[in-house]
Amino acid sequence: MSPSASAASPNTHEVIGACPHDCPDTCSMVATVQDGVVTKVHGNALHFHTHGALCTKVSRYPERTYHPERLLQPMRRVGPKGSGQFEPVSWDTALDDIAHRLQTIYARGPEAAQAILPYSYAGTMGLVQSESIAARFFHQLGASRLDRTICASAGAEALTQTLGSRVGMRVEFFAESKLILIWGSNSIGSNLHFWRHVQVAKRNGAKLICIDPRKTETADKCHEHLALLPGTDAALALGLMHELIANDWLDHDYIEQHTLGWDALRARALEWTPERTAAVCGLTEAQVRSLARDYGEAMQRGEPAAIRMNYGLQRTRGGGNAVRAIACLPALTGAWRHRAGGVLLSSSGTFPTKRNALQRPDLLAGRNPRTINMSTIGDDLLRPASPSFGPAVEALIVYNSNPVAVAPDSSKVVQGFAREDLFTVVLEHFQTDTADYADYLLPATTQLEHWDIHTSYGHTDVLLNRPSIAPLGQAKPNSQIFRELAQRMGFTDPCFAEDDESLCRTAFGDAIDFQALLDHGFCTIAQPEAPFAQGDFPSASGKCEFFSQSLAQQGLDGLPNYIPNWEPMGAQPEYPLAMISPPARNFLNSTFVNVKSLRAIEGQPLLEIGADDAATRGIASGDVVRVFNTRGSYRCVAEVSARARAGVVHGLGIWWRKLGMDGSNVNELTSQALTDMGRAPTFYDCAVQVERDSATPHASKQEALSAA
Ligand SMILES: Nc1nc2c(c(=O)[nH]1)N[C@H]1C(S)=C(S)[C@@H](COP(=O)(O)OP(=O)(O)OC[C@H]3O[C@@H](n4cnc5c(=O)[nH]c(N)nc54)[C@H](O)[C@@H]3O)O[C@H]1N2
Ligand SMILES: Nc1nc2c(c(=O)[nH]1)N[C@H]1C(S)=C(S)[C@@H](COP(=O)(O)OP(=O)(O)OC[C@H]3O[C@@H](n4cnc5c(=O)[nH]c(N)nc54)[C@H](O)[C@@H]3O)O[C@H]1N2
Ligand SMILES: [Mo]
Repeated sequence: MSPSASAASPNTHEVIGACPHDCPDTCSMVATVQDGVVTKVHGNALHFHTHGALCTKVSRYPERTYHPERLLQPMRRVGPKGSGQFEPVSWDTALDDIAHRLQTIYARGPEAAQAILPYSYAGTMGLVQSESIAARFFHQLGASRLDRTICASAGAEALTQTLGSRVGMRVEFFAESKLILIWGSNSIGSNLHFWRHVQVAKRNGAKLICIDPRKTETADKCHEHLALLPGTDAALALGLMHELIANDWLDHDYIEQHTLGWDALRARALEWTPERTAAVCGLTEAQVRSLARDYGEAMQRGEPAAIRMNYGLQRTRGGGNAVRAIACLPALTGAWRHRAGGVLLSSSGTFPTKRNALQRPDLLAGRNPRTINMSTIGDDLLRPASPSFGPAVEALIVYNSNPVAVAPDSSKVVQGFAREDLFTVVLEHFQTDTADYADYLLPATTQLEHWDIHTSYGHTDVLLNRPSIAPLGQAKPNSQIFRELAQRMGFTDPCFAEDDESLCRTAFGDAIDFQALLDHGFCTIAQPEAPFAQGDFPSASGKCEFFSQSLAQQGLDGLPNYIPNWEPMGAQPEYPLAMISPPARNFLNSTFVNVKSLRAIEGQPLLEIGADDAATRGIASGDVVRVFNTRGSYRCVAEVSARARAGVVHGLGIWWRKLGMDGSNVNELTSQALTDMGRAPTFYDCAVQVERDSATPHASKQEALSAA
């Protein structure tokens, strides 16, 4: 739809855009614009997946955009690194100096150019404002490549090694399922638009089972909740298989025709008796047997059983294997035969995105720069030059990410960013924890101010985002900032001049109907209703690969297995508790923490702790506690809560360090150890101890609470 006059006022019109945030829902977002100002945003009622509703946080998008602390002009550091002291400068001054600094490194040749590192993630999921002109720029430079692992790469690799790609059930058909396992997902908090389908299914008699160490608001609404220990999901899935085999709740024909490695998987699963499974998972045998009966018998009755996994379950050492084990289940029972059966973790492999056209890896022209893993940025910024590592990182360009708050083992990350000899540029909307360490801070536009185009990892529609207002202050789109830098670096390839609307077209070429996007704001990728009813998996063998030859060739176990956590609960006497740090509902990772109305709902950084674990430590709700391990220490407010099972605490994420209690956040405690596959972080694999903070007198705790 083009901007159209509404009946309300001749100066009011609506513009259809897309929510840019890192969330499976990717909503169609309509902005109401009055006299050049966005007065509100709402969910597009015409878009099936959005269903007319945005979540609480994104309905505050105008508050975020017009925030008094929005960054609206380029800034240059004046104080010491990390002090957050800046002076305004002109765009010309900032870009000339940045280009000069990069040019100095680039001119030393291709080996030295790797001392430049981009650092970005999904602050916006838009294909244009994430990796389009930026990727072209870093390819042309021959900068180090960034391995973008911080969220989903263990699960993505696991799905690819099992089903062949990041694909699964179509989300809308969960409404017809008769049994839904919500596995490692707090859907109400982080995938709200999926929950609508679950409610329809529930009204039609479906049974809902939540599998999550934390008793989340989603668990509250399910018929059953299995509070397993963090990182034991593969054991539970194997135990489930044991029971499917023991009771012959199998679809032998489906297994025969459409799977690979059944005999080997069968032998592995038979080792996982309910007794062993229950002991490893911290559940009862009855819970394991009952889950298997529900899952096995559903298909025997011809009732579709569906599994919604989310990325929460792959943030431990064995996260990839866990996703693989769970992804095998629907092939055992033949659940894939029905459109309302199967599994969904991500739909992102569905889209015919023309990544090479957007990102132009050909600009490397034969150079093969090293790759740095974003999840170990703490260690990598501190690494000196060496033959195996290459040059030390000398220049860092951060956009769409807040690594000082979100990357694991923050004390290392902070030390790295504090290096006096590191030149850091941050493109941002706000002066985040990361921005405090910038040499130059560049103001970026928000989704209301720029063009973009979006895929989704929870549904299969493409969405177009039209700008609804002109850029605020001197803000520029990321794409434009990199265009202007490219020009100053003397990069003359015409691809650096491609404008944003054209990039939106380039993203899919002829594979989608761009006119439909211009007219409606979204279009659907054609897809079968039950993608694997007849097998046809996008894997090398065309089958669901219980055994993965490709993993075996990497020296890994070809079959899914249970891999214990790096830091299992109770393994270290000094740090006996297992901590997970899932999202706080009103924040989106570290985004929105500085939006006052949303921070007011969350109150203070919180640690949920079970009654027994609190009692043995003399901790009551509202007490300030210190959570600590060998990596660091973090202060927050305790909530003695039935949401926490014995032995497991929840440090809800991800506060800005400077808005927390004493300038740190939960990532002070998390480690840089990686997952079994996908080189991903292990945020939820973290042993800690908790103590009441005796340094804090009771009165000031109360003050702290009432101030919240
Ligand atoms: N409101 C809100 N929504 C979000 C986000 C946010 O920060 N806030 N983040 C977005 C992002 S970046 C992503 S990647 C997606 C998905 O983001 P996720 O972080 O996957 O979000 P959740 O769906 O909350 O899944 C986490 C759930 O997994 C549980 N969990 C932790 N460890 C384990 C385990 O070992 N096993 C099992 N079975 N469960 C475990 C946690 O208790 C939590 O309830 O959500 C997006 N949506
Ligand atoms: N302990 C713990 N740590 C975690 C997690 C956890 O569950 N527990 N979750 C992890 C996960 S799943 C993820 S995905 C990562 C997320 O980590 P990040 O991708 O870094 O996400 P955000 O914290 O939301 O920070 C995104 C930043 O991008 C900025 N931004 C948004 N749009 C634009 C734009 O158009 N231009 C520019 N220049 N900037 C923009 C925002 O202002 C924001 O500061 O965190 C991970 N860290
Ligand atoms: Mo994520």
